[in-house]
Amino acid sequence: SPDFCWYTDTCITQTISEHASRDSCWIIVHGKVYDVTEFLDEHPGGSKIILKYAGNDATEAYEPIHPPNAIIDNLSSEKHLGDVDPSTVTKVVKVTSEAEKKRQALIAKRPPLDEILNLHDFENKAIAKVILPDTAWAYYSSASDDEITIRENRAAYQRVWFRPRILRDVTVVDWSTTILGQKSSLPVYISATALGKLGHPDGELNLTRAAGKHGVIQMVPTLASCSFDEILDAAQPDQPLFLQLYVNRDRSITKRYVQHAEARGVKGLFITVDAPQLGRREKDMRMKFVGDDAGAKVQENMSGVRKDEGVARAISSFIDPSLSWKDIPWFRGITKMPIILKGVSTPEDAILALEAGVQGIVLSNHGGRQLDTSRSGLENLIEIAAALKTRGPWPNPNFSVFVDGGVRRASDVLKALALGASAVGIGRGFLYAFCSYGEAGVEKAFKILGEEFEMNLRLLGARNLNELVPEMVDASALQAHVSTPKDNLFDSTYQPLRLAEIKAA
Ligand code: 173
Repeated sequence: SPDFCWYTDTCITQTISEHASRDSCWIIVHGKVYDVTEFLDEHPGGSKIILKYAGNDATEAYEPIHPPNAIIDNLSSEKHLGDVDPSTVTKVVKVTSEAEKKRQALIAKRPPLDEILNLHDFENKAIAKVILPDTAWAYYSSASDDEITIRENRAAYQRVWFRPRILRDVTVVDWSTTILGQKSSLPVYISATALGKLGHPDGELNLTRAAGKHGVIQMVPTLASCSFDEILDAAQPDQPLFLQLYVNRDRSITKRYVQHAEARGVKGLFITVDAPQLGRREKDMRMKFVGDDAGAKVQENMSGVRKDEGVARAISSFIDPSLSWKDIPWFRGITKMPIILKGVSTPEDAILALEAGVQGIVLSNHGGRQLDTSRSGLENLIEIAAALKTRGPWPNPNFSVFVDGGVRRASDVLKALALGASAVGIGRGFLYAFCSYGEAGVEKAFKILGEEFEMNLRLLGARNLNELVPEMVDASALQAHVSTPKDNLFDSTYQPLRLAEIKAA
């Protein structure tokens, strides 16, 4: 095992690798040594994963899952043992696994960006799907249960057909808009996706930087790999950002977080309301199972080890399942930001949201990752628009209705807008763009969408987004869940669920 040495103010030198057990467990993160012995059982992700790195450098495993300060903030200062003295560190020769070597070779062979023609390309089986580490692909691509809803999210768009208008002088077309009062070059915002560093070392900053250059709005996730302030610091001075919020059981933490976001200029608070418990995502769960088995030697007889959790569930225990309509006035009291409820599916709840005085809703099923066989946001938009129309102007300038889930094309976005959506969120599409090509990939995704908007608006006979009207789409088949066209690009990217496997002896 590695022979890291460390020193403290009192100049006691010890060998970290001697503290590699449950009785005395030290780890190194970002060049500092921590005594996590007593923290083992409090770790939201379980003790097992820490014990795997006991007496060793855990930075690589720590980074994608935790914001940089998590360990500093959660361990009392006497457990911060000191810096690793770089001069005394015996360099550990990192063994690159065969799988990792193969992955690196594939990364080197990625197609040049100009061969990427659409958002599916970023994730297809030659790119994100193969160059991402297996754990990252499993976490990002997974959806709940039988993954019916994630596929329905795509299929719904293909049950809506266009009714284009002609001869309208479409020389100049404009697809820019405002979202919650903020200028946006696209009628699309970057929806929150967690754990960006699983897929790229710069994580969410890829999105922030590209969005800043191109006037697109990013929704910053509560569970980003980068810290909130790192993301805000990477933004341009006037770059609008939204915040996605998971509400903590400890409301003082949530209050501090929300007020800090507002103080830093965040322009909208999207409270996730569809995840009182995280869905069971079997691709993610299976990956954890396999991964843990591979490194299970130290932990064999550990109690309290849960083998059935994927990475998301392991870190989601802080989310408050008691969140209710009664909490909305409290949120209204702690912030002046527009409040949007993310994860609304029915007209009943849309009306309750309107009556609660929030500024909008996102018709979302969480990318198919929560309640499986729930309907698509696009389909729900029909009923919800009809209900909201009975309660005021439609579209309502004071109550935005966003849609997300399954969006890969500008034509998808235009369908939702024609049916009354204010703007549309794309999560995985941009996530896969940065996982495979970093910031440049995200810029490319914006460019592709822009080109698609330009062409589709011309062909539809709409010169700007105000000219998109419900009459431009035929949504009569949307609520009849039958006979949709094959979607080859998506289908060939889509990875079928795996069954349990008998392990070799
Ligand atoms: O969909 C998710 O994976 C998600 O929202 C989440 C929730 C908690 C922890 C990590 C991710």
